Amino acid sequence: MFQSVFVIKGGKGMITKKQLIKELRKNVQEMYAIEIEDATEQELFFSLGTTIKGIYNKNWQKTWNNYLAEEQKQVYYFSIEFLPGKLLKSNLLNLGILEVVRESLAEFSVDLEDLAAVEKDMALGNGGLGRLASCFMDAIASSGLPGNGNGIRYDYGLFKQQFVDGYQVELPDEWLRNGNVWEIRRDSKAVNVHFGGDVYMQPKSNGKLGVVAENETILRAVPYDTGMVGFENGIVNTMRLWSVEIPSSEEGKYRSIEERRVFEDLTAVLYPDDSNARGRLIRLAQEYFFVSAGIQSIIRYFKKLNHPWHVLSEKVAIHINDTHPALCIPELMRILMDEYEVSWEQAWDLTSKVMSYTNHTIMAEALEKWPTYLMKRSLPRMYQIIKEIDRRYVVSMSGIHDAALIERTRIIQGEDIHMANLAIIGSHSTNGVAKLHSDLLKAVVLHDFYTIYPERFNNKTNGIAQRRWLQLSNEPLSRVLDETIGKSWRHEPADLKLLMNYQNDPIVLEKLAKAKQQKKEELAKYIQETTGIIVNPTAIFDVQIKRLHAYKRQLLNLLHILKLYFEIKENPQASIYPRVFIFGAKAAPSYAYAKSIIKVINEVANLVNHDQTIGDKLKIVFLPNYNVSLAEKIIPAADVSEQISLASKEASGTSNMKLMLNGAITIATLDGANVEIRDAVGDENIYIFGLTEAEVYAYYENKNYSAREVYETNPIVHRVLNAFVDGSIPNIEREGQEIVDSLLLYNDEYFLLRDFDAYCEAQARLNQAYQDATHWQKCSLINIANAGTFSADKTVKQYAEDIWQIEPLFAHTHQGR
Ligand code: Z16
Repeated sequence: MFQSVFVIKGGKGMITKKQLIKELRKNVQEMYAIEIEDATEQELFFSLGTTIKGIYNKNWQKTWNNYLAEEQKQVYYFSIEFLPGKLLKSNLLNLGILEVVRESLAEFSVDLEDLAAVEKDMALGNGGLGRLASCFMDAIASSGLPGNGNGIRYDYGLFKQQFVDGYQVELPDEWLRNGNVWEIRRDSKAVNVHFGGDVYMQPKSNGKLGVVAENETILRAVPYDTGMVGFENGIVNTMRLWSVEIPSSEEGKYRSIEERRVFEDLTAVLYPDDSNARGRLIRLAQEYFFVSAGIQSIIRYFKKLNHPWHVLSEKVAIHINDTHPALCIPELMRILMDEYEVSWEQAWDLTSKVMSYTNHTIMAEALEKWPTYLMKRSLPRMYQIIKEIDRRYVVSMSGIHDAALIERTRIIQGEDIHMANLAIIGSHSTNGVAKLHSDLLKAVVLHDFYTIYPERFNNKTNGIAQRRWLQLSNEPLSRVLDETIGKSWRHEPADLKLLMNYQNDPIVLEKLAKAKQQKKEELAKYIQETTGIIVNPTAIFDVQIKRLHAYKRQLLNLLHILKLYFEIKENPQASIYPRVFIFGAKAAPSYAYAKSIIKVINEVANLVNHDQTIGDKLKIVFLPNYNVSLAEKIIPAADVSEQISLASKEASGTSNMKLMLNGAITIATLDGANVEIRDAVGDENIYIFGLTEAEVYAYYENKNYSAREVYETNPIVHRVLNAFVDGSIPNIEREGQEIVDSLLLYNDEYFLLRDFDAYCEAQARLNQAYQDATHWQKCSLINIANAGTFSADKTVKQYAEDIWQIEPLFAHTHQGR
């Protein structure tokens, strides 16, 4: 065991109220030449952010110096998306100064919540994958693990969503407009990234063959670092995001303004496609840009340590989050061989030891393929190296495996480069993100590779940052937990299990119900303010929040809502407990079908919400611009969690975990991590319905599904589908027809009609169960108590031990308790 060079002090008592006010006053004066009392919210937010940064900067420095001094193995998490949301309150919580700051501001009659609202969400991601990366950043720092994020600093994050006449409209997300208080630009760490040109081999002065490149375009990658503050442990890791600039030496070289703009705009926008790869030149350039910059800075760090190359895999682990950063593999090969004259064999050995890869989907359209001509033209050296990796792969497998298998698994097939194949072949670990998903990878999607490299495949079930998704977003529930089971759960989510001892305690159940009610009232207020819709806060709050995708089946939810609507209309006395159906979902701007579903949900909402005979038995609320901050408002208020994707399609899901943690009860198919939620809470505490993954595959096999048959034999389905085209729902002529066609003409790709009855039956049971308040509360308690197993802390520790082989800083002590 090593002795630490510095002692990092973390946790409570880092700063007193007096010190904080003094620092804040100084910053307001220095930055704006005014007093705290005269500052606007924006000015105060910035001054406070600067003050907070000043508090953790020393720890940031010390953390880094410690890693250097101990030469600890580092992991670099390469992700084209990060979705941290707002950082003010999470930084305060993790520094242990949330209450001090709240009280300090109160002295100036400033509400911390108002200041926190000023911060723009950092939304440099689409959904699950990007949010997972940010939960991991939080968990890695909080577990004291030496880990860094590496990504892109997009000028514009994911678009802002508005509804106009029920249609999604996309507006640019100018998150940097007022500056970003958390980032530090590091000019001294900038590197150049080369694109295009002509590449050929030529003998060098020492006689060895070298690579010569001519007519390349050279861009500057400038890093902006953001501190990732660990929870009460004094550790601050780094998320490094790269931004493009045109080096002054290159200014004269562009043939046209258009050409200049392509490069200038390289890091301008995040591609808004979730689980759908679109082969655009600029996207490929983005991928190479942050990969090359990141690998260069890693190698620069490693060179500082002064070790021979064979030590690289003892000091560095690189994680490839989905295939977007898969060029890490040929780029590391390039740097080792071209810049340091390492042999192919040694470079390949090191590369595969350093790299690991996570697969996040089985959806074919999300598996990236790049046309060889694009790669050849825009990244010629990458193309050469990939071609050689592919060639050697085929040679090395010949005679061991049959030719057809080799053909199916090689990297270059026809005119396409298969990035997942590159990631698997060039790394030592491939993992899925939930048990079922990992099993499907082995059995179906990547079965060929599983036969070749069985030892490389493993599962790492996703997890969530319990700090953001419970401690920060749900204070009422957090207080009940403190009072009931003590505070250890705040450090150790597994301790939520202690709550199981209170499942029959009426006082605890009542307190949980009250906490939920408070959050529902807050959300009801927000709903009224933003949409004008008045909802009954004692109704069941039924929530489906996730990207809009056919496979996630928001439409199935709507079909059930329409069934209820017709039932109440026909029989206003029907025993339906009042329910508010809440949706939050963005559709990729190019995904027409998803946008049609948004339009139709909005039109049904309009119809139902204004129907006097329905009253408050049924309300439908589609909240616009679903993002991390909105999730923090919705999730604590949810009674029901909708996780109804077609079995086999959702790799894991993570909103399912967040909702469970906040006491919502899940209605779900046996898909993704829902299976593990069911295992954790037991069949009595979850509403499972629908086809299993095996049944779905059997339908594919036998091709014996007929959606039209369901339509013709099931009068309720008939009635509900007709409503889309017979004018009962106004303003959806085109969209209604499109949806009915998708179900009947194109045979319902995601089996909505097949699962409809089972879904309605589960919903009816749930509706019944809610009316027994004690029973429901107990069920909710059991969900909370068992949610600790989905902690990102636990997940990253598994990555650290099984894949990255990294250890926590101060493995021998425990700071900050
Ligand atoms: C994404 O968010 C996911 C998969 C993917 O291929 C691309 C993107 Cl942008 C999601 C999965 O759909 C979801 O099931 C999973 O929970 C999440 O990644 C994190 O693993």
